[in-house]
Amino acid sequence: MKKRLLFLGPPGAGKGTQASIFCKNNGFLHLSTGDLLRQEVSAKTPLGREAALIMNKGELVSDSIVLSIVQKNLSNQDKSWLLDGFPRNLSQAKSLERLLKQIEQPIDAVISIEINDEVLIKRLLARGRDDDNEDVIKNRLVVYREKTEPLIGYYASRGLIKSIEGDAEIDIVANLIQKALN
Ligand code: B4P
Repeated sequence: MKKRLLFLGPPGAGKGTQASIFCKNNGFLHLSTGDLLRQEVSAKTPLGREAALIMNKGELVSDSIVLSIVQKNLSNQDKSWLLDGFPRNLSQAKSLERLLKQIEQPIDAVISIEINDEVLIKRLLARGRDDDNEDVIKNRLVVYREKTEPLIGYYASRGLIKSIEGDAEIDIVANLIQKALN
């Protein structure tokens, strides 16, 4: 079984849903930058207030904020872990690479959940979070294609990518992921 994993995919692909299932079934630590940011937002911390303004426009929160959250959670971590929703751009990927080198915890595999925009928009409108209205969703998809999607090539060139079809029932996708990582 792989020990250190990343889950990539467009907004609404099911990264959070699948990461929770995988971590529960395999005893991994689940680190979702989206969830950690939303905790800061609900606790109304200065960082949370700053992040809320950006998240509600569908933009990416600054690298320095996200990195400090990830670093805090990964340092001194001896459990297997899964990062969900991070990295989101090339500069975050490079910072993560440096951090993991320092703590001697290289990535074992990257799951890329693939799915078309029509299905994503339908799912996110049904979810109805604060950042799930049609204009914001469309912007998140533009930001994803421009900034996050290039990471698939970045990790493919390192031989780490495992592509998963995300347009299927939740337990079917979960099985595909489990098989890809066994
Ligand atoms: P995230 O919290 O990462 O959320 P997401 O991309 O919108 O959704 P996810 O793919 O996890 O989908 P989910 O399982 O919920 O990001 C939110 C925001 O946080 C970003 O826009 C950004 O502003 C900020 N952020 C986060 N990380 C950042 C970073 N590293 N750098 C900068 N900013 C960052 O599934 C979606 C819906 O579909 C759910 O309702 C679910 O129930 C449903 N669903 C899931 N799988 C399904 C299936 N197989 N069939 C039918 N429905 C399904």
